[in-house]
Amino acid sequence: MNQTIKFKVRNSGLIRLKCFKDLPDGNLFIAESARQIPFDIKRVYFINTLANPKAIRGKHAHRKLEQVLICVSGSFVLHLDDGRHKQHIRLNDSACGIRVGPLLWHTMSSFSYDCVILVLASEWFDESDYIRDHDVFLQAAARGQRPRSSRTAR
Ligand code: T46
Repeated sequence: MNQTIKFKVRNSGLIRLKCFKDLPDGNLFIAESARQIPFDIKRVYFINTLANPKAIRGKHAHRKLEQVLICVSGSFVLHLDDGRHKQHIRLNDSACGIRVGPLLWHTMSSFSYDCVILVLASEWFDESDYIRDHDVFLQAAARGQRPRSSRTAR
């Protein structure tokens, strides 16, 4: 992963984990709330066994949820869309994660056979936080991106 990614989408960014390099006896990576991770972690989950190379996951945005996605093994491509800008990032470095904040449509694809995605999340699972319709997402993103002055216009 390019550690100098220029983020065009909002509510995202590169997260560098703390690392103790101990090769050839392994590397130790650390993610702590309020240190490397910009929120309190309430939930951890991971995705593995991505045996279908054509698999596509995600295709939704969250209203409030904050997450950090870490590709701890293999690689995949993360597509981000904030309703105005889009970009895709290839994740293949377990030393870094990508912040996926609220109102960011995200899709994952092009998984390597050995891909494992570790996700740190700011909230417990809540289906009502999902926006799974892209048109509804675009409306919500447009409201979220409106300048403060026009939000209060009568
Ligand atoms: C993201 C990627 C990496 C739960 O019951 N609890 C959970 O914590 C989660 C994450 C999912 N589920 C249920 C809800 C669905 O019925 O598992 C099913 C599949 O979940 P989802 O559609 O969220 O799966 P992905 O892989 O498309 O997306 C998830 C995250 O939602 C997403 O934000 O970044 O993993």
